[in-house]
Amino acid sequence: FIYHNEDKAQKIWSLMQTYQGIDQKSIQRSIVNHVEYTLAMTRFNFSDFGCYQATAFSLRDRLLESWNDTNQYFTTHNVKRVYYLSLEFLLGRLMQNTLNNINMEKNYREALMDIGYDLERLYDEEVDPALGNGGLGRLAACFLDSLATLEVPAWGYGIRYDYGIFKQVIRDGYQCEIPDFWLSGGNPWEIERPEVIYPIRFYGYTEKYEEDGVERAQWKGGEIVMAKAYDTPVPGYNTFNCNNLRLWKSLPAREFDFQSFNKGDYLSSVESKQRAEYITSVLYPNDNSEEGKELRLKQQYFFCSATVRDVIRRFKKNNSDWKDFPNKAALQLNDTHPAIAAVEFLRILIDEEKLDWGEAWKILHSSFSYTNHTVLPEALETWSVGLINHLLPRHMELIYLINHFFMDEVAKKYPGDYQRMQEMSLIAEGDDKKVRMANLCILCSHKVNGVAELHTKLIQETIFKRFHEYFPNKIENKTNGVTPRRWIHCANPKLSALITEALDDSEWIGELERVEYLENFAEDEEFIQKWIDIKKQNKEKLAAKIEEVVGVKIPINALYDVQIKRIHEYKRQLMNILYVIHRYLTIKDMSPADREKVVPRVVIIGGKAAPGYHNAKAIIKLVNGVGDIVNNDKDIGDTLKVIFYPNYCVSAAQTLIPASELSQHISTAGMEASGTSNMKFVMNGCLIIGTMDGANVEISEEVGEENMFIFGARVEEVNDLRNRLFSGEHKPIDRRLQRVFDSILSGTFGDVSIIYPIIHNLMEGKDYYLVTEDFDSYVKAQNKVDDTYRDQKKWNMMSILGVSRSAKFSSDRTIEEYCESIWKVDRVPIPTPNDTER
Ligand code: CGF
Repeated sequence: FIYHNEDKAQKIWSLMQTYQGIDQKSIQRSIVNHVEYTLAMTRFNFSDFGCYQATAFSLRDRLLESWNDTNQYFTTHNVKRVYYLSLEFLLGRLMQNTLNNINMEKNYREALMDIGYDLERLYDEEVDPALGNGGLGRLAACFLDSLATLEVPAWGYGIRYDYGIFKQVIRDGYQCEIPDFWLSGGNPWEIERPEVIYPIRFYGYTEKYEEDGVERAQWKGGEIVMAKAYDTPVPGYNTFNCNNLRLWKSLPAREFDFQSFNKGDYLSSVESKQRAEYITSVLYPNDNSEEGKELRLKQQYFFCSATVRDVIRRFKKNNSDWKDFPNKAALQLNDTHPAIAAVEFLRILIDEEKLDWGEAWKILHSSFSYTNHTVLPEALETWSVGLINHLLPRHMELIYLINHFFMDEVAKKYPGDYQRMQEMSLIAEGDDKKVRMANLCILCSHKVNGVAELHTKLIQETIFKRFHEYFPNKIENKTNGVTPRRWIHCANPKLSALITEALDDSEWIGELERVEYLENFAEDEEFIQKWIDIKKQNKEKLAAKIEEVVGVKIPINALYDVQIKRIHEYKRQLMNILYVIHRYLTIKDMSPADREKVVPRVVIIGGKAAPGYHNAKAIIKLVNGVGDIVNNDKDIGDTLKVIFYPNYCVSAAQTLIPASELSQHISTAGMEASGTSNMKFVMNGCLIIGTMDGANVEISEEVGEENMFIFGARVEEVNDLRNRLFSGEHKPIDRRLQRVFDSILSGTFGDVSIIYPIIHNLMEGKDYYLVTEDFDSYVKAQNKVDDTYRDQKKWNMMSILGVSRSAKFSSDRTIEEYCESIWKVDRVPIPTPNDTER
């Protein structure tokens, strides 16, 4: 190089001259340049999709300016960074969110309009990147938005799956799964980083050797796969800061196995290449359950190893003393999926950096923390010792060592308490020994958190009881939150504008506490009318969408009652549809005059079932069967419509939530860790019918129980109720419910065979999820919903109060709490370029 670094930077800056301009001509030029030079499309006629891509590239250019400056600033100032490790990031579409965060939506809309393109149509051209199953992945995405908005130096790390969560189509009422190759049209938001690449080892053996009188180990042999980085800039709202999401893709270490190739065995040379690429091929489509497959463990280790190496490389660029590591990095494990990162970190510190055990353990423990998202036993990960030993032999040795030291301590503190030791051990003994990943995470972390107050209390008292006794300050609560940028401002622009008008500025978008002021409008007739008009327009938009995708025309003046989430027995979509059948039968019995008095309802249920989850699929089939009958029943007309909304995803939620008036969060108490869609619904003026479960409890504390429809068994009652049911002591089935069962079993709603075992079990009292138990109080709550809806003034007052009291559920609040008590990390605002540079 002929220049010194600074001269070089100066020279390059003068070539770049300035940041992208924000005037109309600059925007248009940047888009058209991408049409011509990046996409090589004809500038005389490019499609909406082409225009979407070019616009996304032009936005990426802008993001890269702040992204580069942000990273440069963080590096030169050697700041502490948060690393959020998650196997899932359910980002949703990026264009609208990006434009809003960098405050350029209006400029782009006008610039595009001037060359004949409609920005809203371009939004619909974007694929919805669905690299997650549900709440856990979407939470990670909301956290990224809040971290950037709060100017916290933070990177997300995950996997760049080729196939996201499957696309759900409904055929004859059954769910079918279609692969989602979301990259087929390219991904204009990401930056491929061929230079950021790490070798990742699998299998092999460990070799012991002595160095300076110390016994050391080295992991050798096996198979090497490469991890290549892809970066996606994450802009904050109303800040120049721009964080990063780094996703890893697997590649073969060598394009071909030359040995096989030279022997003329072309096919096996390609096979090893494919085996490597397969690792990041597909997202496991299970929510709240684990399969224990080797490929899944490979995915976990693959992304953890690459991430840990990347974090260490960044640390070593600016630091030489390992003791400083916890002051420079906080690694958060999103569930146990990235647990092996802790062991990989320990391995690198001990085997490669040659630290002693005590030092390495201290650094690990001060830097890692772990979030638990569930108490469901089927979701608590365990990996067979045999499998880990085969795939990651050195890690298995280290896990045994960690356990050995820990068990020694426990034995000292509780001599002779073998039961306790067994419960706290990292190893579950048995014919097929298993490693308990949650125990490993708790041990390696300085903080563990639950995701809602009730959930945290439950993990402290049940699954992690022993650990809570042993480490009384370790497990704490961080109630989940959602970003108001995507979930109010982007999803419901009309509501956003009304709030801005009422508050007389838009600062609430970055500081949700400000919406409290809306309380003053709860009884203001003029304001209420505007509120009603907006909901109506959102309902019209949804009705048009439903007609397009499901082919059913739904009335606008009905109450829109929505339950959208993964289909799971504990979430009790079954109870919802049983009630709908009861409602249908009741209306059928009525005289035409009485039917006139019924509050018309559109019941919408949406969500994916894990492909192997038979009962969840049976519930989908039943919902569709009920829809077919009810929607075509002339007696019923518009008093009741039942819709199964297919392929529920982030972009669908952005249409469904703003149009909803009632939403259902009706899990059996104690089973939903938090829920986050409940928060989004409240923020959009929707009332909740729900049980005292997860974050519903805190929502009711904030908005007031009188502004919700709470019903059902409380968490303290659940165990007794279950025991009674299973000991055969159950009450006779409610007569209304029995009638519903009879109508299902007589075939009124289609094929009975698939749903029969579920209904049969309920009638026998085998009702783990307490559907029969809660049915009566659910019906009462539903009656109250109807009565309240008849009084529109009251309903809308409750709706306004809900929004005005929703501030606690902003993910900004959640992230502030993580920063303060877990990560100990500060905000680092990047100096904004002055106006001439902009
Ligand atoms: O995480 C969940 C969701 N299903 O992904 N859990 N997991 N695993 C919980 O079930 C939700 O209750 C929770 O809101 C979400 C995020 O913490």
